[in-house]
Amino acid sequence: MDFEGLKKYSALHPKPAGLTLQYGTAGFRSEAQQLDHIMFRMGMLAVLRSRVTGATIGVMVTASHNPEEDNGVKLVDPLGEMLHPSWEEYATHLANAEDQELQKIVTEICQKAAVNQQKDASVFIGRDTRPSSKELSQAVIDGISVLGGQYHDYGLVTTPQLHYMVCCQNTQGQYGKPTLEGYYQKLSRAFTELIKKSLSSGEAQRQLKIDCANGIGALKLAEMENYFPKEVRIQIYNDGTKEKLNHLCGADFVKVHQKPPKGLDMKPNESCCSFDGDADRIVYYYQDMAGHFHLIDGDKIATLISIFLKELLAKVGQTLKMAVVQTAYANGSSTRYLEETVQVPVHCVKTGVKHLHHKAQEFDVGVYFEANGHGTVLFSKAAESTIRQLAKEEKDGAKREAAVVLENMIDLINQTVGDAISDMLVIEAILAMKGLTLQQWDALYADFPSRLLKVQVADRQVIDTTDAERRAVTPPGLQEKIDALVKKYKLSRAFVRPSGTEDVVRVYAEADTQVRA
Ligand code: G16
Repeated sequence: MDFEGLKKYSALHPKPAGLTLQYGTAGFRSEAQQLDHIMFRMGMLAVLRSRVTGATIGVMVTASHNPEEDNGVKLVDPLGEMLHPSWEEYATHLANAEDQELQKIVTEICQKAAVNQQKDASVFIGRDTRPSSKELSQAVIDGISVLGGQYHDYGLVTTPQLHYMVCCQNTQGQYGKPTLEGYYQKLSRAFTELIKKSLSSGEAQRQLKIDCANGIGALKLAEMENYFPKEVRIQIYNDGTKEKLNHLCGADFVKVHQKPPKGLDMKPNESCCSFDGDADRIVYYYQDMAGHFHLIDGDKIATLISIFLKELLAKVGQTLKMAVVQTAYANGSSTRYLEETVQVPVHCVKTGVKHLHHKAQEFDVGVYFEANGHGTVLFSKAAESTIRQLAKEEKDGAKREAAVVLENMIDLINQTVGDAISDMLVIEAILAMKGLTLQQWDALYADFPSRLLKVQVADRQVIDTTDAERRAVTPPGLQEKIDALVKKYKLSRAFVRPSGTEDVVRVYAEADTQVRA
């Protein structure tokens, strides 16, 4: 290790004395001014991780749904997953080391994680549209360079696009080409194949209004539009040219406030959706003739996809193990509908894509979605190769046709992480193929009335939870009070948990009426 270089570079990215930041739900997140040293150090960490795995690692500069003034960093592991939890501790350690300890901490991590410093290291970098992102990604580059790593800077990309690039690179192109063009071509080819039948029967003129949260999604959708069939008309709103990122718009705003975003004029029964700030989440919605707003969140997206995949698997005659993974925020009505009507097993895990992704990997087909619209589908290697083989060789025409649809779904779904663009195309394809309107999709089941709040407290870390975050173990007495309140109402349930991305406590409640919730 070049200790002199480390000293020189780290002096350019000093850590504010006394500042401690925790690795949260999806990496580090804070006010942008506090993050320069974090970015420098996460560039270094990515190099170490690359040396241990012998693969390219991704670093995405984004704070996703947080306000424009914040920023953050998400680290991407070799197959496009979030950084392995066993490395979160190293990340926190490195992030919070005082400047003079930096060399010692790097050496310690190298020893503990058996990093061979002689090995090559490669890192892919991406960033969102925040004003602070460019400079912060330069700090990442400095961190990579000081430890002798190579990098490729993709510049402005959505988070899921960076995850895709990393996976493509580390599978030697098997997953696709690690370029934006490769991403657009792979998804649009699969999408066009899926909807061509409904388009030729004249049924499907797809129209969709998309709120891009004034973020990166707008730029990337505009680039991708040329690849869509001409029958698919998308209208982009909140493209970032006039208003601030995530301000009164975007998937998180729409989900939390259960109302339409600013800047999108919605006519009755028009299909609309919102992305979040880095385009890894999506929620759908519409307004009915009476002017009522209807939110179709991640739970309903998981339900639509599960129904569709289950039907196809039955058609191909495969007994593949399928399951849905949710979190405590999943509406109780969705869980009940999935288990009782769709008849698919449902599992509940802690908030955070890393937890859902991990659980979903246990199944042949694992559908995971958070209620906030973050999710995807994972196919096991064995399931994927069975499906691809059936699509090629199956003699029975109906079975082969179903296998071809499944094969195209596999290509359309970004299996590395939740992806608003990919999820949107999956949903549009399913709705077109099944001839469903948004209203019919929404009517699959009625959500139990719910309320989600953010509450600011002096120290959110005093709250500790268990049972997939459904029960509070500290502070003493809190859970008993929640239980006493919940007992008073029918079909009710409530929990509190500290956010891992914002300085707030999230409070969720469900009951038989909105007022009681
Ligand atoms: C991130 C995570 C999501 C999580 C969300 C909120 O989303 O990737 O899995 O649901 O934060 O987490 P918390 O409730 O802990 O604040 P994003 O879209 O902001 O990256």
